[in-house]
Amino acid sequence: MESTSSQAIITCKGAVWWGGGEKDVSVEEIEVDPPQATEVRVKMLLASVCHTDLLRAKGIPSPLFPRVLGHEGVGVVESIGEKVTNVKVGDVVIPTFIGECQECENCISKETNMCLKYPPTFNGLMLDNTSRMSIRGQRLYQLFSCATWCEYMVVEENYLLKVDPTIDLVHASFISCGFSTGFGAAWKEAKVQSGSTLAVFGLGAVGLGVVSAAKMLGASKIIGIDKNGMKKAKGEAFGMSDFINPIESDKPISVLIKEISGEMGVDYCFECTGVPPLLTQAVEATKTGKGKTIFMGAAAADEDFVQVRFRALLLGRTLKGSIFGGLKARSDLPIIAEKCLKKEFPLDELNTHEVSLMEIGKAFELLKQPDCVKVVVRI
Ligand code: CXF
Ligand code: ZN
Repeated sequence: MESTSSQAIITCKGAVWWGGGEKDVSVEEIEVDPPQATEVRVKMLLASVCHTDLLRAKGIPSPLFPRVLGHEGVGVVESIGEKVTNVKVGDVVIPTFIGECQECENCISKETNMCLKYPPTFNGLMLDNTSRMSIRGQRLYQLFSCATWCEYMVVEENYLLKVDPTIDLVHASFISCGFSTGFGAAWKEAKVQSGSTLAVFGLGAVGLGVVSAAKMLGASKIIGIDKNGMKKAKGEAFGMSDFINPIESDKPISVLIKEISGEMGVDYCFECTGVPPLLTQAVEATKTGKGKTIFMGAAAADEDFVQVRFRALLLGRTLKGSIFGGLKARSDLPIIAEKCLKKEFPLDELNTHEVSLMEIGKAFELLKQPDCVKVVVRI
């Protein structure tokens, strides 16, 4: 790092993907601009890996390269633009890929977290369609409007949440996307009722977030589904009551769920894998007339359309897609951060693998290991 003045460009290390596939990465010296008026430059302390990063490395849904990846993480504010009011230098912050302006039609609505002023940016750029990162004069795409696998990044202040500086940094990183997405899906999207029943497809960080919220909300049956038997213990640590390993049976998963929940099926299903055929299984496992299915898994590009059996939905069930679990970044996420601070969830269970920033090239291979839940990136 060569300079720390808020007006100076910082030269620091960042992980750059070049477009030749998920392994085409090198850790490079990159330039990070000073923050503009409403922006914040953050010194990254620690980050983690989400499956969205892997898709972006493969150029899904669009090939935007060269690109610095990473959107989960935690850091400390290095400098701020002159109009920044929510954070100050030295604050510990996590990035959120959706903001909350608290003024737009969607922010005022209780029905959605999809802020219209600070939406997720899918073009790897800031809201003004530029980036604050470059390499040898060439602009770098970011992951969303941030990129965390680097020593410094610039973020619009509305996409940052200040957290208690005593928070466990690994836990803080986990709640910046995956775990919170699942937690929110049960809490805010499905609004899981006490005594209800549910099934969770995929026991990664997102699925385990669903399990945690369902437990908190008093669900009577929390069924976890994962083709990796090692996930049974993980699910149980977070409050799962039943486990299905679908590869141990020839029956459809919806049938296996009904064998546990009763013939009517469950009140809610949560699809956290992004495997298209599982969506119909999830919907059909819910009660006719009132079952709700929330899906969060992002499908690979060649599977951009999913088919859901017509009759399954026609029988009065609901299917809802969710980004960030319906969590409003400023109103809801601090509640999860507080619970995280109080160690209400066994988040250490998610921390199965670690790499340094210099070893980032190993991260996706580790993510695909059967026993992997999360890969932590030490910056
Ligand atoms: C993603 C899921 C796919 C759409 C963009 C947001 N969530 C986090 O990684
Ligand atoms: Zn993510």
